[in-house]
Amino acid sequence: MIDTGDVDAFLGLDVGKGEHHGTAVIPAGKRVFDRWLPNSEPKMRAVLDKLTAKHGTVLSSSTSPPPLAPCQPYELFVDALTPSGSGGLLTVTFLPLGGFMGALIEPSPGTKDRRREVMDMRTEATERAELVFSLFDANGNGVLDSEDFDLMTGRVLEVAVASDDGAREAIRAAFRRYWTTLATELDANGDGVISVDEFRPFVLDPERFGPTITEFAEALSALGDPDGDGLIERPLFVSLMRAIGFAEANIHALFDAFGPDVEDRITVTTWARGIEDYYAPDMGGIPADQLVAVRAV
Ligand SMILES: [Ca+2]
Ligand SMILES: [Ca+2]
Ligand SMILES: [Ca+2]
Repeated sequence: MIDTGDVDAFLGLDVGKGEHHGTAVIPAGKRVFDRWLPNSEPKMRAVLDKLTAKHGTVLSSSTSPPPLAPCQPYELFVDALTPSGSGGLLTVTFLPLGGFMGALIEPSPGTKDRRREVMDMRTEATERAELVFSLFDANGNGVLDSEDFDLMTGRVLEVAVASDDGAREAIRAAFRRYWTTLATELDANGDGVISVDEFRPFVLDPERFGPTITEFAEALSALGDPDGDGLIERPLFVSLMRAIGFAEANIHALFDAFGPDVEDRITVTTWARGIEDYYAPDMGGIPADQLVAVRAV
């Protein structure tokens, strides 16, 4: 048994093949971290740095100790957790499943259900990510590149004829930032284009990419409301979403899921929030899933 009196936060890691889930609690029992971690060393180090900066000594345990299931990210984490790593502030002890740390990773039945729910939601988010990736690959070469964003900007502007110059420039800027963010933050192999695997973190990490997505959501939804009354009529919504490449039946299903008023309009805010939710890793059963659902046309 170890003395946990000096531990300021407990971090449980559920290590998977591609992605990992981390949950941290402080001794008072409060959950201070509960997120999916992308398979990226800098990102995982950043998480540790954040937890230590905020809470002090972190005790970590994982579902798969190296001898049982060696895996690169896990070893990176071990390295980051050892005193010679990240600042030397951390204590690391790996405990077998069971006991307090085990409870953190494979929690009580109620929490387990919640975990399963999160897993399901994640599948939906992954599907949304893959769909938007395929649509944004406007030139169809299998990767995202700057030409895709030029093509997409052109298509959207073509149907946003009633919008004023400000709104048109805003969507141009938003698409530009979208691409710049992908190119500077996610081009892991540095080949100047973004593969589907490189793209996934864009949806997995709202903290890092949220502001880019919010700018895009606001600029796109504003194009739906050229007269500025805060309401979007169905036909323009359909035109804009078709310009991005979504299928018409799915677009109508999405509009219906947004709950249009008696005059068949939705608010700009509803659409903007819907776009942001589309990129949320932990959301499922939301209107945005209508875009992924296979439907008979
Ligand atoms: Ca492309
Ligand atoms: Ca790349
Ligand atoms: Ca309007």
